[in-house]
Amino acid sequence: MIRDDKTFNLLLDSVARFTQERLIPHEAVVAETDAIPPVLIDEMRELGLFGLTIPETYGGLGLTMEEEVRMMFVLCQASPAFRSLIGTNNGIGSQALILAGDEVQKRRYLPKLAAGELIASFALTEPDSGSDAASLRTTAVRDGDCYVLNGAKRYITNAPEAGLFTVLARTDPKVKGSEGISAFIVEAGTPGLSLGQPDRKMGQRGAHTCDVMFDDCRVPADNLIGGREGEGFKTAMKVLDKGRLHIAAVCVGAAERLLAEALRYALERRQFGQPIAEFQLVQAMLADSQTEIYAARCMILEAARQRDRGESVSTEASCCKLFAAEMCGRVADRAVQIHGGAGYMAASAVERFYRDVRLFRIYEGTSQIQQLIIARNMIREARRMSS
Ligand code: COS
Repeated sequence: MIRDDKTFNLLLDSVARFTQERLIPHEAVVAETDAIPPVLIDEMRELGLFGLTIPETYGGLGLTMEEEVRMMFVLCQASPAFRSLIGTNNGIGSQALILAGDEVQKRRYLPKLAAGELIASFALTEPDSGSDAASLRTTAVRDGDCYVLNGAKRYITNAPEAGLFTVLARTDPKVKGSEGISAFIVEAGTPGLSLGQPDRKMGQRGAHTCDVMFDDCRVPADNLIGGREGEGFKTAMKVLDKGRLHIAAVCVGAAERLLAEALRYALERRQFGQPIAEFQLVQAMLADSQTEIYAARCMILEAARQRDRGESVSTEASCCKLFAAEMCGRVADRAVQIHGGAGYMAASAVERFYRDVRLFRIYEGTSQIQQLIIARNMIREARRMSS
C-alpha cells in the first residue's frame, strides 16, 4: 500500500542515487577496512535511513511494508554491509518495541533509533539455541524493581555498535518452552553486560556481529517490553515474520546487482571472436537469473501488500525468504560462472557478493526453518478445515 506515490518516489530516487554514487564506490574500502566510513554513516542518517520503518509519531518515516521492500530492492544493490547497519533499527532491533512496547518505552527509545543516534540489536540466538529458539537459556529473575539477567547471546548483528539490545530471556525457568520467555530492553553500558570480540566471518565485512554476555546484569523492571512476562517468544516470532520479508527484499536487491555485473561482463568479454553474451549457454544463465529475480520481486510485493492490509503473513514471509535467499545464491553462483576466472579473483565485486549473500540462506531463520514453518502452517490449516 503506497501512501503517497509522489513523495515516496522522490525518496526512492534519492536513495537510488545515494546507492549508486556514494555506497557502491565505497564498497571496496569497506571490505578492506571492515568499516563503513563515518562520513557515509552521517549521510545515511541525513537521508533518514535509520528510521525508514519507525512510525512518524516517533520521528521515523513510517514506510509501509510495500514501501520498505521497494526501498530494499534499491538500497541492496550495494554491499549488504550498508543495509546491515541500518537494518536492525528498521527491523529486528526496533520491531519488538513497535509491536509490543508501551508508550513510555516507545517515546524513550524510538526517536533516537529513527535518528540513528542509537543502534539497536536483537539478542535471541545463543550458543546452544539457534533454530530451536524456544530452548534459549538466558534467565531474567525478578528482584525488587529489577530483573537480573544471566546468560550469553551469539552472532548478534550490530552488537559492537549497539546502544540498545532487545533481549529474549526466560522469566519462568520452570517452563521449558516458549511460554516462559519475555523480551527486555537493555541499554549498552548497563553493568554486567559485556561484549565478545567481533566475529571473523566468511563475508559481509563492514557488518559486525559478536557475543553478548549477561552476568548479574540488573535491568529496570520498566524495561520488560509491554510490561507482561511470557509474551516474548510470540513477539520475537512476529518480529521475524516482518524481518523475513525484509531480508527477502534484500536478496532481490543483491541478486539484481549480481545480474547487472554479469550482464555487463558478458557484453564486454569477448571469446571466439564475439562477446560471450552471444553464446546461448551464457544467455541461459542470464535468462534464468532474470526470471527468478522477477518471481521473487512479485511474491515479495504481494506478501508486503498483504501485511499492509493487516493480514497474517507468517507463511508468505517464509515462502519469500526461502525462495529469495535460495534464488540469490543461484544468481551469485551464475554471476561468478559468467565471469569465469575473473569472478574468482578477490578484486571482483561478484567474488565479494558471492561470499556476502551466503548468509541470506542462514540468518533470520535458515532455509530449512522456512520450509518447516511453511509446511507446519499448511498442515495446521488443513486440520482446521477438516475438523
Ligand atoms: N506469530 C505469532 N505467534 C507465533 C508465530 C508467529 N509467526 N510463530 C509461532 N507463534 C506462537 C505459536 O502460536 C505458539 O503459541 P501457542 O502455544 O499459544 O499456540 C508459540 O508461538 C510457540 O510456537 P511454536 O510451537 O511454533 O514454537 P516452536 O518452538 O515449535 O518453533 C520455530 C518455532 C522453529 C518456527 C522458531 O523457533 C523459529 O523461528 N526458529 C528460527 C529462529 C530464527 O529465525 N533465528 C534467527 C536468528 S534471530 S535474527
